[in-house]
Formats: sequence, C-alpha cells, structure tokens
Amino acid sequence: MPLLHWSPRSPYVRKVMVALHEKGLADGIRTIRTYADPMIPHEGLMRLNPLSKIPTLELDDGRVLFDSHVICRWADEQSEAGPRLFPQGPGQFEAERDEALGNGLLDVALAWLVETRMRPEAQRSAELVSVYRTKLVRTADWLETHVPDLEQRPFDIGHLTIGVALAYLDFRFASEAWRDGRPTLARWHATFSARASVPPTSFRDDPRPAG
Ligand SMILES: N[C@@H](CCC(=O)N[C@@H](CS)C(=O)NCC(=O)O)C(=O)O
Repeated sequence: MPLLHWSPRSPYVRKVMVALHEKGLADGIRTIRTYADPMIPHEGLMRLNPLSKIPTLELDDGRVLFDSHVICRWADEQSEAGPRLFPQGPGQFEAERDEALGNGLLDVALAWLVETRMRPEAQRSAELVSVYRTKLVRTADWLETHVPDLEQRPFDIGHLTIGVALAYLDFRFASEAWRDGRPTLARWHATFSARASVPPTSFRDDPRPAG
C-alpha cells in the first residue's frame, strides 16, 4: 500500500488528502506522521525527498512522488471515480492557474508563519510581514471577483487548492479575517467546506512527534 508522509498541520498534505478522498483512494493509502520543520531538515525524509518536505508519497513499486501537485495528478490518473481534477481541454489552464494561485497563497502563509513564529525575534522583519499581508489581501480580493469563474467550471484542482488555502487561513491566520468584505468568496467557501472530502481532512495541532 502506498505510504504518505503526512501531518494534520500541513495544508499541502491536506490538499493531497482531499484529492484522495475525492478520487475514492483514501482508504488505500497508509499515512505516517512526519515532522517537516523548515528550520531543521529531516535526515530520513531527505533520503526520499531532498527538499525535506511533505507531502511525499512512497509507491509500492519503489517510486517516490512529490510535491502536492504531482501527487494530486497521480491520484487523478489512478481513479476514474470522482471529479476529473486535471481536466483536458476546456478549463485545463484555468484549473492549473487556480491551483498555482492556491499554492502561492499557501507559500505566502507558510513564509509568514516562519517569519513570525520560528525565526529568532531579533531577526524578524516587519517589512516582510507587510508584503505577505498585502499579497494575502490582494489574492483574497482577486478571488472575490473570480467566484463566478470558479462556479462556471466543474470541481477541479483549482477549486480544491483554493478551498484548502482559505481553510488554512482560518486555521493559522483567523485574525486576518479574510471573509470581511468578501461575501461572495465566503459563500463559495461554505459550499467547498460542505463537500464530503473536506471535514475528514480537517487541520489539527497534534503533539509534535520526536523524529
Ligand atoms: N510545493 C510543495 C510545498 C510543500 C511544503 O512546503 N510543505 C511544508 C509543510 S506544510 C514542509 O514540508 N516544510 C518543510 C520545509 O520547508 O523544510 C507542495 O506543494 O507539496
């Protein structure tokens, strides 16, 4: 059975878990709690993924897949069940652009978290935090006006990634209140959150494993 290096705190892992649920594959994957600390590269994980990042997926035939984009593509190829996450033809590039936007929002959020929670206080940069906040606000504004585009397409990797990224803002950046002044996006996200794949994959601060 494939083995997924996993954490209930990681938004990129959650993206993969939502994809596995959407494709009916979640019960066929084992997970192992792996602690990928951006400040401390993980020796064991780097033997599989030299970037020391999760999600990383070990397949039965010995191949190793990363990152979340590649694992979601793999899941889409494995199963005809559920929505086509990476459509071919109409909507193809919008789906992957919106995936890139969701990933980019997560990249900003993770960098922000590292800056404010992990770096020594004396090294933290108020300028960087201000840049991250600007990007978060502008991305949420962009999304507020693009909900009609999202609603025109069947559910794909773009919806999935944006939905998870906004859920991550709720988990780690609730005080940024992304719903304020964005009622259309808030309504869209409520519909996303009601999908069967979303509640079983929720974020959680579990105890940190030793290794
Ligand atoms: N582009 C990667 C990003 C993965 C990523 O940054 N994962 C975080 C956990 S949320 C991680 O492993 N960080 C450890 C590190 O940066 O060393 C993906 O889409 O999977």
